[in-house]
Amino acid sequence: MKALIIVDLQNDFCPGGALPVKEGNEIVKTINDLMNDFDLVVATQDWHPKDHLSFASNHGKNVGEIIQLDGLSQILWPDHCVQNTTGAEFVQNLQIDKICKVFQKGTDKNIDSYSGFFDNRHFNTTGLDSYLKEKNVDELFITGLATDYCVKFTALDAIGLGLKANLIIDACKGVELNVGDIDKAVQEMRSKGINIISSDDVLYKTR
Ligand code: VGL
Ligand code: ZN
Repeated sequence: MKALIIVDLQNDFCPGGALPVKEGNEIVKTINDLMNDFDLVVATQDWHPKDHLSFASNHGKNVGEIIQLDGLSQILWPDHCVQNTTGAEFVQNLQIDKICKVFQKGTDKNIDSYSGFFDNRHFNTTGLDSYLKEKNVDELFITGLATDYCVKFTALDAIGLGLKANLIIDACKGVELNVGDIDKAVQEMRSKGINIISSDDVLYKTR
């Protein structure tokens, strides 16, 4: 069974949002098209409490600074995807009625969660792993934001769980805090066994 996953396609990660990904909104149409080709579609939603410790504002520090959070290296972000705010909502044109289940992450203020599966310490699960197992999913097609953070860590965890993982590269956009971050992330994913494909490979296969 194949499944499509949409990672963090939320207002705050799109132009005009709190942590905008360049052209983040431009992948929505491709993802809407892709959803029609899958029987199972899931999504992740970055869903932070206001006092989340990945927010620079909660430390009186600058965005982009790196701190140690309980022994883990943590980049400090602007306040983003705060629970029950417009910024945390899925982008308006996304066809959310096609999404079978949403997995929220980053809900524990003490730890960040880039992957849609586990927190950054691999301690708590969002439930995505057991859900996919229950549905007999053995192959995941990954889309969304941001290529160099949440998309990458979701893909790496998928491989770690023994799933076949495909990154639909034109259905993702990255933050690129440093020039070259997106390329580096894609290379890392490829080297760890993730298939890098394009939406055409999926959309036109059955036509
Ligand atoms: C993300 C930074 C902080 C992402 C989430 O969705 O890639 N990046 N929180
Ligand atoms: Zn976040």
